[in-house]
Formats: sequence, structure tokens, C-alpha cells
Amino acid sequence: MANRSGGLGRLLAWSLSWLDRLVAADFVLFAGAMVWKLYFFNTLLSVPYMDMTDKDRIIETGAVLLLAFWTLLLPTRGRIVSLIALNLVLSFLLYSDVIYYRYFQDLITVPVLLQLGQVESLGGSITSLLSAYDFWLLADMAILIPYAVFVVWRGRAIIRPLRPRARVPWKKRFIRLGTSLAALAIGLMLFAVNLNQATDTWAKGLFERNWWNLSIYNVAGGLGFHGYDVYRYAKINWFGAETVSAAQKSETEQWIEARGDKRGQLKNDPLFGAYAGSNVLMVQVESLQNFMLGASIGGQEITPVLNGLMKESVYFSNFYHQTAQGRTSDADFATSCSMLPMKNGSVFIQYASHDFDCLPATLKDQGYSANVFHPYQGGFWNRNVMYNHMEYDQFYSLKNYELDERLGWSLGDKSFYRQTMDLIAKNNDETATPFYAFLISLTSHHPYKLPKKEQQLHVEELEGTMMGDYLQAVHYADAALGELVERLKRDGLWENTIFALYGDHDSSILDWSLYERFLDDPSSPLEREMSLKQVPFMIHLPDGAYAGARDTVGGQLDTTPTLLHLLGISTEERYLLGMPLLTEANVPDRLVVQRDGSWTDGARYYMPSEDGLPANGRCYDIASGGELPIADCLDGTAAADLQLMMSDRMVMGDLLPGFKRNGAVEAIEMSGSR
Ligand code: GP9
Ligand code: MN
Repeated sequence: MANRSGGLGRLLAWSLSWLDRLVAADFVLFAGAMVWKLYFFNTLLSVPYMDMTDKDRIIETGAVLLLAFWTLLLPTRGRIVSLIALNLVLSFLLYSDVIYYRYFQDLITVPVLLQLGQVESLGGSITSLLSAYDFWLLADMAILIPYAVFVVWRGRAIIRPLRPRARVPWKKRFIRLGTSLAALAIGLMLFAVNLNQATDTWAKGLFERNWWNLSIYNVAGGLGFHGYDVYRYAKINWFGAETVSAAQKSETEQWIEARGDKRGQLKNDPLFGAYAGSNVLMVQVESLQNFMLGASIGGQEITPVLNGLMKESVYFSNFYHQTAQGRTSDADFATSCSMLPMKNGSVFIQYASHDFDCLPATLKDQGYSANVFHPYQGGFWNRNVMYNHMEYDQFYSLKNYELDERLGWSLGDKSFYRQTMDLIAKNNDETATPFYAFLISLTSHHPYKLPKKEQQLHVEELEGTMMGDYLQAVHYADAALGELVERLKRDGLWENTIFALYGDHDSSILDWSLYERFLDDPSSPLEREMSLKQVPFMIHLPDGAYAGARDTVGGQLDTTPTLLHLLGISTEERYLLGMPLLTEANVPDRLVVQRDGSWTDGARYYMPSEDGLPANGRCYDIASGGELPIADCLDGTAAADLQLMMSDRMVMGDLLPGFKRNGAVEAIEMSGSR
């Protein structure tokens, strides 16, 4: 055999017999190569602030052992071939991650692999994302693939003479089992101990909220992230999938269609279609709370621009955010898709592949262009995937902006608005259709630290506190909004655009001593709750009509129905939970429901108890601030719980595609488009 194959053949045969004797040598070579590749992968990604530390190297080593320990149970040839195959698969996965990251600033996930729409959108740009240097990730394949072929082809003939007995000796079996168990135990220890240490300290809550794939990568490593992603997908889609029975499905359908019918009755409202054909520009302002409007410190207004704008616009003074753990993404989902967010995690991350009736798609059906703008990494909150599914024409993320004003998390709002308006103006020149632009600001994000030169307020005794920093950040965000409005006026858009803005959620400042100056009674649970939950919502109509404050109670779920009502786009057939807020006709039974089960109808405010039992909650009379007997709130609590249940069924169970009216909407659209 050796003579026939020559020197190379002898070398290969020798290596194989050597690997057969030293059971774990190939395994150690594999593990070493994989850890090096993961390190190299990290440098290729070079995610800001995510350099590989010694702890990360330990986690990666642990993950490699966990992934490959079972190969030690196999006979020599099977083990070698399996290790080479594992190496091949993992190397390609990492390589694909690198390319995907360069375009989307995110890692590949199971839903992305299944949808593939995203990867297709890389299109022609794929070649520009490749670098010759990346091929080091796959370099060893040049030797390993032919070696695997050799092992399969000649291996039996080489190993047999070494071990003529058909049965594997017990000693060898013990060695295999022992080394395999040892690799498993060491892997578990290296991986789990370090991971737990991170999630017990600085990365607390990471896996419950899982706001960013890259944060999970930062803690669990490349293989750990993909393992977690597979687990997350399986849990949501196979094991934890909300199973909705046929009866529940039709109950849900009837319930949601009754809401559509209720909106359908508003077709004769004078405001229905009063602004048909207008452009819509909506800004979701980071952490902007309602109590900031009209407030001042040391004689200076905190939001002078908004204070002026609220007089020229419809200002909803009794408006609530409806977010939970998904924070900014929940605000976006509740607003754009008019459904309640999840109790745990974010719909953007967990149910991005499910179907909803979101604003961009509805407007696009009516001939609008729809674009979303946010100057941060596109993978954060899984936006790339979700926005693709929401049918935006384009998502302009950080990579589309020049970082010429570094503030807070990334680009300052002033530059963000300026560059966004340049993009809108360019798109407008190219198309004659009305536009929908959704802008998500970022500078006023926790922890609100701005450089000295941007701190324009004298915050007196709040200097050096988070509340002081928050006021400065809101003051800056307000000034930036002023520049945006000026630009809209300069560009001649103010008179043909519905300009809307709202705050996404509270500021996460929970030190109540810092609120004293802004609340009447900061120790009142009701006032605390309302100040945390209320955000401003303003709509400036093209002709400036209906200007002034309105106390109609509403929440983020009502935003899309409100805008569509003004545009005269019927939402009767759409599966939305909200109701139009700006109507002349009276809309009875308004109810704003929070994810935790609290609710308000404008007159009463209900706060649930820890045990969730309605009878143990607290019922407040908003006007007096006093508590009411709990029986006074039981009707609202039942309605709120029902709404939560129906929304969850639709979101988790992906029920919309099966509902009848979807067929009706499609038929109308098809006949309209012909
Ligand atoms: C980042 C931004 C922050 O893109 O949306 O989100 P948040 O932390 O507020 O949820
Ligand atoms: Mn936010």
C-alpha cells in the first residue's frame, strides 16, 4: 500500500496510525484551530467595544468542547471525518457571519436563514463585502478536505492491520468514553461558569430581554450565540408556540373585527380623509416624557420648541406609551402595528417573521413611499429583519450617515435630522408620490450624558444627577426638533405634510427624590405611575387646524389608526387594536391598556397587584387622585385582560394571515392596482 502511494501516501498513512493511537490528538488540533478561528472572527468583525478578552477565549474554548465532545466516542476514522466536517460547517458559518455583519451589522439567525429575503437583498454588493484576508478562516480546508477523502478512502486498510480484532477492546472503549466525558465536563465548566458570572453581574437580564444579538455574542461568544439562537428559535416556534385552537381563533377574529367595525363607523366623521394625500413625517423621540413639556428650571424652559409647537399642533396631553421590555422596539411596534408588545422580550426579535397590519405596508398599498431612519447599528432590536418584513422601502441606519456630530450613543439628533432631510429631499426629487418617513431619534438616550458644550441649561441643584443630565439631553433633543421643523418649512413641506411626534418610553430614572421639582406629589403612586407612562403626542396638520391641547385619552396603539383616519384610508378591514384619536365624532369606551395589566380610560387608573388578582389591584380616580373601591375598576380590568389575551394570541400565534378580511383587503388592492 505504502509503496504504491509513494512518500505522500506513507506520510498520510503514518499520520492516521498515529492519530489512531493518540485518541485525542486530532481533537486537540481541532479545538485549537477552532479557538483560533473564533479569535480571528472577532478581529474580522471588530465590533466597537467588543474586543476578545481572556474570559471570552475561555468561553469560546468551552463552547468548542461542548460542540465536539461526542466525536471522541467514535472510532478513529469517524472521529477524524466528523471533526473535519464540523470544522467545515462552523468555518462557513463564521465566514457567512462576517459577510452578513459587514452589511447588516448583525449576526445571522435562524429566521434570517429561513427567510433568506434579507440575504438576497445583499445582491450585487456581496463582492464588495468580501476581503481576501477572510479566507484565512477557510485556509485549513485546502489540506483537511483531501485528508478526509483519504481517511474515508484508505483509512480502513491502514487501521485494520493495526487492530486486527473486529471487536473494539474494552480499554479503548473506556478511553473513548473517559476522554469524551472529560471534554464535556471541561467544556461545561469553562462555558457555564464564565457565562453565569457575566449574567449575574454586568449582563443581568440579557437573555430575558435579548435586545441585541451582538450583546449576546459579546457574552456567549460566536458559537454560544448561534447555540442560543437555535434554542430561542426552537423554544418560540416549536416548544413555546402559542397553540390557538380553532374556537379561540374564530373568537379572536370576531373580537378584532368588531374593532374594525367600530372604526368603520367613523367614515362619516368630517376628519376622515380631511388630509388625504398628505405626506407623513413622524418622529419617535427617545425617552421623551410628557412632564418635560411646559416645565422649566432656573427660569429656562426645558422644551421651548415643543412648547411653541404644541400651541400650533394637536397636542394630546393624556397620551401613554405602552412599552415593556422591548423598549424602543415596543414603542415602534405598538405605534406602527397597533398591537400590544410582549410581556417578555421584544416582538421585533421574537416574532419578526409574523404578519401584522403595520403602517408602512398600508401606506405603500396606497401609493406612498415608506422609509425609516435611525442612526444606529441596523441589527439593534433586529430592525433589519423587522423593517424588511414591515415592507419599508428602505431602512437608513448608521451606515447611511456621516458621523459628523458624535453625541451620546452615536450621531447627534441635529445632524441626524439634517442628513435625513437631505435623503428625503433626494427621494422626493426622484418620485412624485407622497411619502411616509419615520424617524427614530437617539441623542436623548440613557444615561443622557452630553459633552459640556452641549449642556445649555443651568440645572441648579440637579447638576451632576441623572435627572440633570436628562434635562440637558431633552433640551438638546428639543432644539434639534426645532431645526427639523425649520427645515421642513424651508423645503416647502410644512404645508403638505402631517408632522407627528411622540416619546417612545420613560427615562428609566427611578430615584423619586429627583422628580420633586416637576411633580405635585412625587410620593403619590398614581402620580408616579402616570408621570412614567405619559409621553407627549403631537400632530401638526398641514393647515395648522385643531391646534391646542386635547385630553382625549390614548396610547401608542392609537397612532396608526389616527393617521390613517386623517388620510382617509379605511382601517375597517385592518387588524388593528387602536382607535383614531382625532375625531369630531365621539368614540365611546376608550381604554389604554398596559402590558402589565394596568389601564386607564381617562377617568380611572387601575394598577394591578403583584399576584395579578383583579380584586387585589388598586383603582384610582384620576381627577381627585383618591382611591376608589376596587369594584369600580373590575369592568375595565376584564376588558384590559381580554385585550391582552387577544393581542397575544394574534402576535404569538401569527393569526392574521388566516383571518378572512385579509383576503378582502388583498382583493381590493388587486382590483385597485389593475
Ligand atoms: C438604539 C435605540 C435604543 O437603536 O433604539 O433603544 P432602547 O435602549 O431605548 O430600547
Ligand atoms: Mn428608547
